[in-house]
Amino acid sequence: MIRFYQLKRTWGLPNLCHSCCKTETYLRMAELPYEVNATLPPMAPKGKLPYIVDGSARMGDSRFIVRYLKKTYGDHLDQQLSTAQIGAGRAMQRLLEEHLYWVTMFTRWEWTRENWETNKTAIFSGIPVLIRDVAAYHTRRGIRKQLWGHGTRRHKPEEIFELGFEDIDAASNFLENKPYLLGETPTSFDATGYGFLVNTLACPIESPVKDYALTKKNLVDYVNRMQTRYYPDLVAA
Ligand SMILES: N[C@@H](CCC(=O)N[C@@H](CS)C(=O)NCC(=O)O)C(=O)O
Repeated sequence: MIRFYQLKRTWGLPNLCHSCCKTETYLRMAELPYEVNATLPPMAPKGKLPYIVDGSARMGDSRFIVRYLKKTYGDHLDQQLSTAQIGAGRAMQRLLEEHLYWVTMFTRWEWTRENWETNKTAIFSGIPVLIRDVAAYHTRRGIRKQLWGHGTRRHKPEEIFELGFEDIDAASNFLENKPYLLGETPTSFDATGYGFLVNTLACPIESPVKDYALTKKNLVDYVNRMQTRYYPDLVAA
């Protein structure tokens, strides 16, 4: 049985960690049996969640995990895709994972005191009181450094949101009126689509980017479609 490590469930989402949500969604899409363990990033092999343990294999990073799972257990989700479709799916995956992600991280860790309090409570509430604030302070400092290194935090909030709007437009225009990112049937790219979009438009972190995403009916319907199909145990987004 695959042991899957991620942050604890909260906010009525599979996970507030985008990549954890993506990976659990992939496990469900691929119909692989797994058990969930809640943990924190310092326990992970690369210091970031998620990670898995499967027999003697222990690995972090959702991209390598999905690649390993496909290789080890087969890949019935992406078999029919053309190379052009895989290229387009990969480009959308990178946009969501490597750009929109940082916009949402800015809203959670930096932008507005209320958002930070909501984020802090969700992540650190299980930690003993004495070390909770210290852990939150140090983690926040680390994430703010990452946001600076990536470049996002060097912009004004309104500039960051403009870039986020462009990502949302791109995702909405890419999806058009298809049920899934690449057509009529779900593919592994939808694990990313759901994991990152649900964490933008259906989490209790308020921002102009969330508000903008909620005006895109096809994205809202998509997130609900994925959630209904793969998380019948959770309420609708
Ligand atoms: N590329 C990684 C990203 C994972 C990631 O950024 N995880 C975050 C939680 S959403 C984390 O563990 N951050 C802790 C840190 O940066 O210290 C993946 O796809 O798994």
